[in-house]
Amino acid sequence: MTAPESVPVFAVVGRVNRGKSSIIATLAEDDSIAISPLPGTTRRATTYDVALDGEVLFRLVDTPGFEDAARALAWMQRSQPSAERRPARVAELVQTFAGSDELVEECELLAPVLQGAAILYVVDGSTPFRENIMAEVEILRWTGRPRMALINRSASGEHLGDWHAALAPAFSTVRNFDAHAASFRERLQLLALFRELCEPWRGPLGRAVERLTQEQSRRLGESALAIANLVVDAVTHTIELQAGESGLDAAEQKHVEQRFLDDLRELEQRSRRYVERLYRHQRLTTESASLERPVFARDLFSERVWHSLGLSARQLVAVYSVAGATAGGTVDALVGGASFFTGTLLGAAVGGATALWQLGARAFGVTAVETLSERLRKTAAPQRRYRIGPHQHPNFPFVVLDRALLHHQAIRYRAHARNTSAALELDAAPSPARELPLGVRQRLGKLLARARKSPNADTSDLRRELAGLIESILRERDER
Ligand SMILES: Nc1nc2c(ncn2[C@@H]2O[C@H](COP(=O)(O)OP(=O)(O)OP(=O)(O)O)[C@@H](O)[C@H]2O)c(=O)[nH]1
Ligand SMILES: [Mg+2]
Repeated sequence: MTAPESVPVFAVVGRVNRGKSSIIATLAEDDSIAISPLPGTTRRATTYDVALDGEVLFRLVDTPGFEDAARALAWMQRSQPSAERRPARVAELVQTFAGSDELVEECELLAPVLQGAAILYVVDGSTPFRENIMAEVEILRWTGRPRMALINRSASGEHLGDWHAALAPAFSTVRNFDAHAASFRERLQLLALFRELCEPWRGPLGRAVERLTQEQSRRLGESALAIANLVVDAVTHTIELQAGESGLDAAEQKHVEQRFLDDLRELEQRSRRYVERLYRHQRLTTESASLERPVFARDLFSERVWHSLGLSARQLVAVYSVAGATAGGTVDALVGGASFFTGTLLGAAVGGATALWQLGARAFGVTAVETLSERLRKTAAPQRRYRIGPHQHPNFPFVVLDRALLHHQAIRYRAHARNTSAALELDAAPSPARELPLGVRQRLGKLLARARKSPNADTSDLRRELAGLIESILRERDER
């Protein structure tokens, strides 16, 4: 094979509606591929490049399903070709019927195979094996191309024995591979098997495994940085505004408080979108698909979320008192000067989750501020300046962190074939922060305390340090 053709190409074939497009979506990390319960969704053979930084690692060809394999096989058998003439006979079939209105799907799906693609034959393992697929299997055998069978939807396991027994004689490998559930590791294992399928592709596919592994690791690092930035941005966020001499009335005050909380929600949304894009989940982020996003069913500031995520009251006391002792300050200073926390945090520890949640209402508010320059100028401007925030609840950063960790997990392990499924209730998962070792929680507490103490300082070192810590948390979770 010449150099440009050395890119491995796999044609994904099988009967209609068996999950061919789904398998391609997951392997190519492309959630824009049309997948539907309606048979005959894919009408034309379509090539998808699996590429990183412009380098094509391998190609996958989606194809329409076999419609009349029995007839195509009968036509080919008419000339009773010898074994070595069989691939040429398949080519004759395509030459004869291409462009006609007969055996349309068969011609379309066989063309890429005749051009040199290896074959991935997809069956649906959730249905019983039926003898009538054997015409398809026989046609694929006649092509003489390297071939592997993938049993999709194999989870129930009920019919797997029959499928494996029937396919083993015609395929060098028969694997269970669930388009909706396949993890990154399973995808890599499949690529490693592809290497065995075709000797000339060993090199390129080995490289593909290596590049994809690096990429997956890079995504984790980038996600850690995004999450660190989100947490620091969230705990330091403020709004400043001016009002007339009479100040803000109750309605204005309520409005600006609402705006403050909306800003924090928006920070979280933006960070999530960034992580989703890193993992090539594009569809989840479009407006039209908003109902299908794997969103937290519950709002960032809902009581349910604050009960199930973030640290427990006792853990908070432990984290902040140690952070305070070692930083040479008091708990009060560390939570950003909100004096009511000094005693109430301890009270909350005794009172439990609800007491802790109730602190939330007092965790931020509107304060009048006067900038130094204004004071110096002593202008008589009939204006007053106000600042809202930052949010000072000691659990706020841990709730934000927890939600970001759970969201990252859902995205990192989500198969791209699942581009139309319902929302996940991520907040029903146990809090990752509560499971962290005490030492890690305390290091987090110290970094967060530093961010809160001087919100206007250059936080780049702090962000890097926090990202490093979050990255180690993500890697540890990834190992499991
Ligand atoms: N639960 C589950 N459903 C799956 C899985 N793979 C595919 N499906 C569903 O099966 C249906 C058919 O999937 P497609 O990927 O469109 O199948 P196809 O073989 O490309 O179909 P055609 O293009 O019509 O030949 C869709 O509703 C998928 O969501 C799987 O692993 N698990
Ligand atoms: Mg399809």
